[in-house]
Amino acid sequence: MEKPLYSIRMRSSRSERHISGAERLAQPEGLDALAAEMVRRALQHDKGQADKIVLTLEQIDPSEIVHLSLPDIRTVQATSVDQGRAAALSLLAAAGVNADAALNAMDIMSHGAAPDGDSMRGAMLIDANSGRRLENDRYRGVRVSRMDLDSSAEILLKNVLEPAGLDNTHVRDALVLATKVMHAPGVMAELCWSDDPGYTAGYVAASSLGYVRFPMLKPLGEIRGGRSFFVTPGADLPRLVRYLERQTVLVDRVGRFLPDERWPQ
Ligand code: WAQ
Ligand code: MG
Repeated sequence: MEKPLYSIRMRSSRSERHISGAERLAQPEGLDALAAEMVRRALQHDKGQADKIVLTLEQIDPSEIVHLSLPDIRTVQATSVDQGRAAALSLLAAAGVNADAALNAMDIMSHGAAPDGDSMRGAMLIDANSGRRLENDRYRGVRVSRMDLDSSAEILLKNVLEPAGLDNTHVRDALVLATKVMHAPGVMAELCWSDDPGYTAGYVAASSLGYVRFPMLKPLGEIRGGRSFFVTPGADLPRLVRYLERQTVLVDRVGRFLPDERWPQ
Protein backbone atom coordinates (compact mmCIF):
# COMPACT_ATOMS: atom_id res chain seq x y z
CA MET A 1 0.00 0.00 0.00
CA GLU A 2 1.29 3.44 -0.94
CA LYS A 3 1.39 6.01 1.84
CA PRO A 4 -1.41 8.57 1.67
CA LEU A 5 -0.61 11.95 0.18
CA TYR A 6 -2.04 15.29 1.29
CA SER A 7 -2.39 18.66 -0.36
CA ILE A 8 -1.49 21.50 2.00
CA ARG A 9 -2.37 25.07 1.04
CA MET A 10 -1.90 28.38 2.83
CA ARG A 11 -3.30 31.80 2.13
CA SER A 12 -2.68 34.82 4.27
CA SER A 13 -4.14 38.30 4.40
CA ARG A 14 -4.03 41.53 6.37
CA SER A 15 -7.13 43.71 6.71
CA GLU A 16 -8.80 41.47 4.08
CA ARG A 17 -5.95 42.18 1.63
CA HIS A 18 -4.22 39.14 0.16
CA ILE A 19 -0.59 38.83 1.26
CA SER A 20 0.64 35.45 0.09
CA GLY A 21 -0.20 31.85 -0.64
CA ALA A 22 1.62 28.55 -0.90
CA GLU A 23 0.74 25.07 -2.04
CA ARG A 24 2.61 21.80 -1.45
CA LEU A 25 2.05 18.04 -1.28
CA ALA A 26 3.28 15.79 1.51
CA GLN A 27 2.91 12.47 3.23
CA PRO A 28 1.37 12.64 6.74
CA GLU A 29 4.70 12.75 8.59
CA GLY A 30 5.83 15.79 6.61
CA LEU A 31 2.72 17.89 7.15
CA ASP A 32 3.48 19.48 10.52
CA ALA A 33 6.86 20.81 9.35
CA LEU A 34 5.31 22.23 6.17
CA ALA A 35 2.48 23.84 8.13
CA ALA A 36 5.00 25.46 10.47
CA GLU A 37 7.06 26.73 7.52
CA MET A 38 3.97 28.19 5.84
CA VAL A 39 2.88 29.96 9.02
CA ARG A 40 6.38 31.39 9.42
CA ARG A 41 6.35 32.63 5.83
CA ALA A 42 2.97 34.30 6.32
CA LEU A 43 4.15 36.07 9.47
CA GLN A 44 7.42 37.29 7.95
CA HIS A 45 6.24 38.43 4.57
CA ASP A 46 7.70 41.42 2.69
CA LYS A 47 4.16 42.73 2.18
CA GLY A 48 3.49 42.85 5.94
CA GLN A 49 2.54 40.52 8.79
CA ALA A 50 -0.66 38.56 8.15
CA ASP A 51 -3.57 39.00 10.55
CA LYS A 52 -5.36 35.97 9.08
CA ILE A 53 -3.80 32.71 7.92
CA VAL A 54 -5.87 29.88 6.43
CA LEU A 55 -4.38 26.40 6.11
CA THR A 56 -6.20 23.68 4.18
CA LEU A 57 -5.08 20.05 4.27
CA GLU A 58 -6.79 17.43 2.15
CA GLN A 59 -5.95 13.83 1.38
CA ILE A 60 -5.44 13.11 -2.29
CA ASP A 61 -6.24 10.01 -4.28
CA PRO A 62 -2.81 8.56 -5.23
CA SER A 63 -4.25 6.97 -8.39
CA GLU A 64 -4.87 10.46 -9.80
CA ILE A 65 -1.27 11.73 -9.76
CA VAL A 66 0.30 12.97 -12.99
CA HIS A 67 4.11 12.87 -13.09
CA LEU A 68 5.95 15.66 -14.93
CA SER A 69 9.54 16.84 -15.55
CA LEU A 70 10.84 20.34 -14.90
CA PRO A 71 11.61 22.33 -18.07
CA ASP A 72 15.04 23.70 -18.92
CA ILE A 73 15.85 26.80 -16.88
CA ARG A 74 17.14 29.81 -18.81
CA THR A 75 18.06 33.29 -17.57
CA VAL A 76 17.95 36.38 -19.77
CA GLN A 77 20.02 39.27 -18.43
CA ALA A 78 18.51 42.51 -19.69
CA THR A 79 19.90 45.98 -19.01
CA SER A 80 16.70 47.45 -17.54
CA VAL A 81 13.09 46.61 -16.61
CA ASP A 82 11.96 47.95 -20.00
CA GLN A 83 14.46 45.79 -21.85
CA GLY A 84 13.43 42.78 -19.75
CA ARG A 85 9.79 43.35 -20.63
CA ALA A 86 10.66 43.77 -24.31
CA ALA A 87 12.52 40.46 -24.21
CA ALA A 88 9.58 38.79 -22.43
CA LEU A 89 7.19 40.06 -25.12
CA SER A 90 9.37 38.72 -27.89
CA LEU A 91 9.45 35.29 -26.23
CA LEU A 92 5.67 35.27 -25.81
CA ALA A 93 5.34 36.04 -29.51
CA ALA A 94 7.74 33.19 -30.28
CA ALA A 95 5.46 30.90 -28.25
CA GLY A 96 2.52 31.88 -30.47
CA VAL A 97 0.84 34.61 -28.41
CA ASN A 98 -0.55 37.55 -30.37
CA ALA A 99 1.71 40.58 -29.81
CA ASP A 100 -1.12 42.94 -28.82
CA ALA A 101 -2.60 40.34 -26.46
CA ALA A 102 0.77 39.94 -24.73
CA LEU A 103 1.39 43.68 -24.49
CA ASN A 104 -2.10 44.28 -23.12
CA ALA A 105 -1.72 41.56 -20.47
CA MET A 106 1.61 43.03 -19.40
CA ASP A 107 0.06 46.47 -19.16
CA ILE A 108 -2.81 45.15 -17.00
CA MET A 109 -0.36 43.33 -14.70
CA SER A 110 1.78 46.44 -14.28
CA HIS A 111 -1.27 48.49 -13.23
CA GLY A 112 -2.64 45.81 -10.84
CA ALA A 113 -4.95 43.27 -12.49
CA ALA A 114 -7.66 43.27 -9.80
CA PRO A 115 -10.54 45.75 -10.24
CA ASP A 116 -9.26 47.85 -7.30
CA GLY A 117 -5.79 48.18 -8.87
CA ASP A 118 -4.20 45.68 -6.49
CA SER A 119 -2.57 42.38 -7.51
CA MET A 120 -4.92 39.44 -7.99
CA ARG A 121 -4.75 36.43 -5.67
CA GLY A 122 -4.41 34.10 -8.67
CA ALA A 123 -3.86 34.26 -12.41
CA MET A 124 -5.60 35.93 -15.34
CA LEU A 125 -6.70 33.72 -18.22
CA ILE A 126 -6.07 35.58 -21.49
CA ASP A 127 -7.22 34.48 -24.94
CA ALA A 128 -3.90 34.21 -26.81
CA ASN A 129 -5.39 35.62 -30.01
CA SER A 130 -7.91 38.27 -28.99
CA GLY A 131 -6.33 39.24 -25.66
CA ARG A 132 -9.73 38.96 -23.99
CA ARG A 133 -9.76 38.15 -20.26
CA LEU A 134 -11.55 34.87 -19.57
CA GLU A 135 -11.36 34.36 -15.78
CA ASN A 136 -14.67 34.59 -13.88
CA ASP A 137 -13.46 36.43 -10.80
CA ARG A 138 -11.04 39.30 -11.42
CA TYR A 139 -9.98 39.51 -7.77
CA ARG A 140 -9.23 35.83 -7.29
CA GLY A 141 -8.43 34.66 -10.82
CA VAL A 142 -7.45 31.01 -11.07
CA ARG A 143 -5.24 29.55 -8.35
CA VAL A 144 -3.05 26.63 -9.36
CA SER A 145 -2.75 24.08 -6.62
CA ARG A 146 -1.95 20.44 -5.79
CA MET A 147 1.58 20.29 -7.18
CA ASP A 148 5.04 19.68 -5.74
CA LEU A 149 8.44 18.13 -6.33
CA ASP A 150 9.05 14.60 -5.08
CA SER A 151 11.92 14.17 -2.62
CA SER A 152 14.53 13.08 -5.16
CA ALA A 153 13.73 15.90 -7.61
CA GLU A 154 13.85 18.30 -4.64
CA ILE A 155 17.46 17.34 -3.96
CA LEU A 156 18.46 17.39 -7.65
CA LEU A 157 16.93 20.84 -8.09
CA LYS A 158 18.67 22.17 -4.99
CA ASN A 159 21.99 20.98 -6.42
CA VAL A 160 21.26 22.83 -9.67
CA LEU A 161 20.04 26.08 -8.07
CA GLU A 162 22.45 26.44 -5.16
CA PRO A 163 25.64 27.15 -7.16
CA ALA A 164 23.73 29.85 -9.08
CA GLY A 165 22.55 31.49 -5.84
CA LEU A 166 18.94 30.67 -6.77
CA ASP A 167 17.99 28.13 -4.12
CA ASN A 168 15.02 30.08 -2.72
CA THR A 169 11.28 29.43 -2.39
CA HIS A 170 10.39 31.97 -5.12
CA VAL A 171 12.32 30.04 -7.76
CA ARG A 172 11.37 26.60 -6.49
CA ASP A 173 7.64 27.33 -6.21
CA ALA A 174 7.53 29.22 -9.52
CA LEU A 175 9.26 26.35 -11.34
CA VAL A 176 6.78 23.79 -10.02
CA LEU A 177 3.77 25.98 -10.81
CA ALA A 178 5.08 26.81 -14.30
CA THR A 179 5.67 23.11 -15.00
CA LYS A 180 2.09 22.26 -14.15
CA VAL A 181 0.77 25.21 -16.18
CA MET A 182 2.84 24.55 -19.31
CA HIS A 183 1.35 21.04 -19.46
CA ALA A 184 -2.21 22.28 -19.03
CA PRO A 185 -4.72 21.45 -21.77
CA GLY A 186 -5.08 24.76 -23.60
CA VAL A 187 -2.28 26.92 -22.18
CA MET A 188 0.11 28.31 -24.79
CA ALA A 189 2.41 30.30 -22.49
CA GLU A 190 2.66 32.02 -19.11
CA LEU A 191 3.95 35.42 -18.01
CA CYS A 192 4.69 36.10 -14.34
CA TRP A 193 6.38 38.48 -12.01
CA SER A 194 6.25 38.58 -8.24
CA ASP A 195 4.07 40.89 -6.16
CA ASP A 196 6.64 40.86 -3.36
CA PRO A 197 8.23 44.34 -3.23
CA GLY A 198 11.72 42.93 -2.67
CA TYR A 199 11.63 40.35 -5.49
CA THR A 200 12.06 41.81 -8.98
CA ALA A 201 12.37 38.62 -11.03
CA GLY A 202 9.77 37.16 -13.34
CA TYR A 203 9.55 34.64 -16.14
CA VAL A 204 7.98 33.51 -19.38
CA ALA A 205 7.28 29.78 -19.61
CA ALA A 206 6.06 27.62 -22.48
CA SER A 207 6.77 24.04 -23.44
CA SER A 208 8.51 25.32 -26.60
CA LEU A 209 10.77 27.74 -24.62
CA GLY A 210 11.29 26.20 -21.19
CA TYR A 211 11.29 28.39 -18.09
CA VAL A 212 12.91 31.69 -19.04
CA ARG A 213 13.79 33.91 -16.08
CA PHE A 214 14.33 37.66 -16.13
CA PRO A 215 16.06 38.91 -12.96
CA MET A 216 14.46 42.36 -13.32
CA LEU A 217 10.95 42.31 -14.74
CA LYS A 218 9.67 45.06 -12.41
CA PRO A 219 11.21 47.89 -10.37
CA LEU A 220 12.38 47.19 -6.81
CA GLY A 221 9.67 48.15 -4.29
CA GLU A 222 6.79 47.56 -6.73
CA ILE A 223 3.93 45.54 -5.17
CA ARG A 224 1.92 44.99 -8.33
CA GLY A 225 2.70 41.56 -9.71
CA GLY A 226 0.73 38.76 -11.25
CA ARG A 227 0.35 35.91 -13.66
CA SER A 228 -1.16 35.63 -17.13
CA PHE A 229 -1.98 32.24 -18.63
CA PHE A 230 -2.38 32.66 -22.39
CA VAL A 231 -5.11 30.31 -23.50
CA THR A 232 -5.33 28.61 -26.90
CA PRO A 233 -8.41 29.96 -28.70
CA GLY A 234 -11.31 27.53 -28.40
CA ALA A 235 -9.87 25.69 -25.39
CA ASP A 236 -12.31 23.93 -23.06
CA LEU A 237 -12.23 26.45 -20.17
CA PRO A 238 -14.00 24.39 -17.47
CA ARG A 239 -11.64 21.50 -18.21
CA LEU A 240 -8.62 23.83 -18.08
CA VAL A 241 -9.64 25.39 -14.75
CA ARG A 242 -10.35 21.96 -13.27
CA TYR A 243 -6.85 20.81 -14.28
CA LEU A 244 -5.19 23.93 -12.84
CA GLU A 245 -7.05 23.84 -9.53
CA ARG A 246 -7.50 20.13 -8.92
CA GLN A 247 -5.21 17.83 -10.90
CA THR A 248 -2.45 16.48 -8.64
CA VAL A 249 0.98 16.92 -10.24
CA LEU A 250 4.20 15.49 -8.87
CA VAL A 251 7.40 16.69 -10.52
CA ASP A 252 9.92 13.88 -10.42
CA ARG A 253 12.66 14.92 -12.87
CA VAL A 254 14.70 18.08 -13.39
CA GLY A 255 15.73 19.70 -16.68
CA ARG A 256 18.94 21.48 -17.66
CA PHE A 257 20.23 24.76 -16.23
CA LEU A 258 21.45 26.77 -19.19
CA PRO A 259 24.08 29.55 -19.28
CA ASP A 260 22.90 33.18 -19.01
CA GLU A 261 21.74 34.93 -22.19
CA ARG A 262 21.85 38.69 -22.84
CA TRP A 263 19.19 41.08 -24.13
CA PRO A 264 19.42 42.90 -26.49
CA GLN A 265 21.18 39.93 -28.11
N1 WAQ B 1 -1.93 30.18 -8.87
C1 WAQ B 1 -2.16 31.21 -9.72
N2 WAQ B 1 -1.62 32.43 -9.57
C2 WAQ B 1 -0.83 32.62 -8.52
C3 WAQ B 1 -0.54 31.60 -7.58
C4 WAQ B 1 -1.15 30.33 -7.79
N3 WAQ B 1 -0.95 29.31 -6.97
N4 WAQ B 1 0.29 32.11 -6.63
C5 WAQ B 1 0.50 33.40 -6.97
N5 WAQ B 1 -0.17 33.72 -8.09
C6 WAQ B 1 -0.21 35.01 -8.78
C7 WAQ B 1 -0.79 36.13 -7.94
O1 WAQ B 1 -1.43 37.05 -8.80
C8 WAQ B 1 0.44 36.79 -7.36
O2 WAQ B 1 0.23 38.17 -7.15
C9 WAQ B 1 1.47 36.59 -8.48
O3 WAQ B 1 1.12 35.37 -9.10
C10 WAQ B 1 2.89 36.53 -7.99
O4 WAQ B 1 3.00 35.53 -6.99
O5 WAQ B 1 12.91 32.45 -11.32
O6 WAQ B 1 7.30 34.87 -6.39
O7 WAQ B 1 4.19 34.13 -5.36
O8 WAQ B 1 13.54 34.03 -9.92
O9 WAQ B 1 4.77 36.62 -5.57
C11 WAQ B 1 9.02 34.40 -10.33
C12 WAQ B 1 10.49 34.42 -10.62
C13 WAQ B 1 8.65 34.64 -8.89
C14 WAQ B 1 11.23 33.35 -9.89
C15 WAQ B 1 7.17 34.64 -8.79
O10 WAQ B 1 5.29 35.00 -7.44
C16 WAQ B 1 12.66 33.27 -10.42
C17 WAQ B 1 6.63 34.84 -7.42
P1 WAQ B 1 4.36 35.32 -6.22
MG1 MG C 1 3.92 37.03 -3.65
